[in-house]
Amino acid sequence: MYVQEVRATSLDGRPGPLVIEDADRLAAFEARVAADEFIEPKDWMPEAYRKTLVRQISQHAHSEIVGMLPEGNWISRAPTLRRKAILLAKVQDEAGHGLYLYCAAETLGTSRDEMTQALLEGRAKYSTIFNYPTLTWADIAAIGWLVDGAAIMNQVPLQRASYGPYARAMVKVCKEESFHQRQGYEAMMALAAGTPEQKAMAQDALDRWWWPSLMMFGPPDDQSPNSEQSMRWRIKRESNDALRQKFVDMTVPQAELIGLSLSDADLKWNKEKGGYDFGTPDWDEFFAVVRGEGPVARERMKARRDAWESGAWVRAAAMAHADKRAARFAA
Ligand code: FAQ
Repeated sequence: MYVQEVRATSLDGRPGPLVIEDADRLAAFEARVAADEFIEPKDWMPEAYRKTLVRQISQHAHSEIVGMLPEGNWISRAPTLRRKAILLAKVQDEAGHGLYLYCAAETLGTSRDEMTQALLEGRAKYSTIFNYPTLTWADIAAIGWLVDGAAIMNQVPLQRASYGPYARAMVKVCKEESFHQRQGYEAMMALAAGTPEQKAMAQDALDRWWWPSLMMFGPPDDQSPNSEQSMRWRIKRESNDALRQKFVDMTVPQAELIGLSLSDADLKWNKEKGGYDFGTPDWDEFFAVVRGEGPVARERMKARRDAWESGAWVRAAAMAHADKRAARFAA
């Protein structure tokens, strides 16, 4: 039998042990991926593919759940009943996204408890963007417009990711993200067309959220250790830089339309490229935030730990109920 060594990445992103894979099965798997077939939970897959998916999907799930915090903070302070109802629905959608994603990751054989523990112990990542504070109502508008806008740009190609449960979860998520992006842009448009103070608040929020939004797409391609393998396995369909470029090209005219400017002196239309040239995000800041040094990283993790601890009685009650039902069926 021919064998091949493959290095799996562990849940927390560190290189895992070398795994010996059967070369024939590996070749058959790679051919299925190359033919754009979906890989399903009971299909054979290399251990490194499984681990990469658990890493990415669980980080994505954690981002949705932690991502409820910056906006949840403003539900009680939304300026009108209409805005409050919209924000409430949006934050609930993000909880739903987290749950579909945990379910998709569980089909790969890792329990939700394991994934949650990895987050709470600081071994698993979540998106850098949720480590920035929401200082004014305009930040909520900016998150919808830019953060959900960047999330859609990244997630539309994931609807064609090679792992079936992940790809299918993304279809529903993208529909909802589209509503999130529109409500954010509409809220920003209202502020930009409001009083001088409201317009200034909108501009300030845009200035603070622009660069962190560009960082959401991940490090530049030449510093992205996972991209090559993930693109080959068609988990990622487009590179970090390609998606970042598309996001800039989509967003610049939207900002112009509502009379706001982007805080980038290097931003310029490039006719040959058919896209905008733009400045370089502060990658030192990005890597610091990835390491857990973001402005409100401690508060975010404390909120998650407190929620886990204060929810212990709910988990215990659910388990007791499930045990009772199982005992009744067994009797
Ligand atoms: N933040 O080699 P790559 C949302 C890490 S959902 C933190 O390029 P990869 C909805 C990366 O994990 C937002 N860490 O990695 C919403 C890796 O570390 P590892 C979340 C980051 O996986 C809106 C290392 O750097 N979306 O916003 C970030 O190939 C509003 C090297 O990077 C997803 O998760 C980052 N920004 O590409 C909710 C989408 N970027 O794991 C509430 C799915 C990179 O080796 C309110 N994920 N890192 O230790 C992906 O598409 C990919 O995982 C990337 C990163 C593109 C994020």
